[in-house]
Amino acid sequence: KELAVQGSNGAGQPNARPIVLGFSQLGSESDWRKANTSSIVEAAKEAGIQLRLENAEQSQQRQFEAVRSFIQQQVDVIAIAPVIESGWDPILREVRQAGIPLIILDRLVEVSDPSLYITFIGSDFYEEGTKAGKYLLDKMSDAAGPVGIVELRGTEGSTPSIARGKGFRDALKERDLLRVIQSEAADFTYKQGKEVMRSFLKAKGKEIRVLYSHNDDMALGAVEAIEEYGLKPGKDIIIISVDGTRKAFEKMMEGKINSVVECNPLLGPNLMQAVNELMQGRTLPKKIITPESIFTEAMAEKEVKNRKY
Ligand code: GZL
Repeated sequence: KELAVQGSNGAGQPNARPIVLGFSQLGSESDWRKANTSSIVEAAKEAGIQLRLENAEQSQQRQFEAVRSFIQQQVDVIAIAPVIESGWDPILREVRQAGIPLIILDRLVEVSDPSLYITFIGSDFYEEGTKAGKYLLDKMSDAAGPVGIVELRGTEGSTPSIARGKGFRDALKERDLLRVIQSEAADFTYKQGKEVMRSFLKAKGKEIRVLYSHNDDMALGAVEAIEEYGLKPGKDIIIISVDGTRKAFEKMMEGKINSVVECNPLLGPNLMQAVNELMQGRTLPKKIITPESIFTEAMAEKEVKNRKY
C-alpha cells in the first residue's frame, strides 16, 4: 500500500490524500444502531478520514457485497459490524488476499483463523448478561416460590444474543427458583419485541414475573404488549433490558423498566484512532473493550441528563 496517506495529525507528505475507510454497517434496526452509525460518521469527519459506509439492513449477503466493493475500490482499511458470527471465512480471506487491513466492530465473527482481522472494538456481551442476572438475583432475593422469566433474544446467531443469553443463565445458576420459561428471538426490533411478548403473555399469562430483553427497542415494544394485556410493566412483571438508550431511561423514570445494562454504541472515536494507528504501522491490541455500567430505576432521574444516545 502506498504510504503517502495523510494521518489525522497530517503526518503524511504535503500532497498526501485522506485515508479511505470502507465500513459495512449491519443495519438500522434499533436506536443503539442509529447512535452507532452517527458516532462513526461524526468521528470520521473529525479525524479527516474518508468514510464509505454501506448499510446492509441486517442482510449478511449485502455485507459480503459491500466488502467486495470496498476491495474493488482498494480502500485503505475495511471495518465490519457483522450481523451474525458465522459464514465470514471466505470473504475475510478475500480481504487478506487484497492486502487490506480489517477491523471487526461491535459484534464478533466466528472464524478458523483470528489473524484474519487486526482487532475487535466492542463490548463484553457475556459480562452484560452476567450483570443482568446479578441484578435479578438481588431483586428477587426474597422470592419464596418459582419465578417465571421470559426472554426476548436479539438477532439469532449474533454475538450479543448468544453471549447475553449465556451470561444471564450462568449468573442465575445459583438460584434454581429463577427459571426461564419462554425464550424467543425478536431481532432487536420494537415491533418484533411487542409481537413476541404478546405471544408469551397468551401462552404463560400471570406465570410471567420477569422479562429479560436483549435490547431496549424490544423491551419498549414489550412494555406496550404488557399494558395492552392489562398488567403493569415494572410492577407485575419486572423488566431488565440492555443498551441504555434515552427512551429506556425515560421508561425507568416512569417505573415501567426496572434496570438497564449499558452497552456503549459510541465506538466512532475508538474506530478512527485504530484506523490512524494501523495506517502509521503501529500494532493494536486484539480486543479494545469499552467500559460499561448498569442502571436501575432509582438512579434514572439523575443519570438521564448524561445520556448521549
Ligand atoms: C450490541 C449491538 C446490539 C444492540 C442492539 O453491541 O450489536 O445490536 O444491543 C443492536 O440494540 O440492534
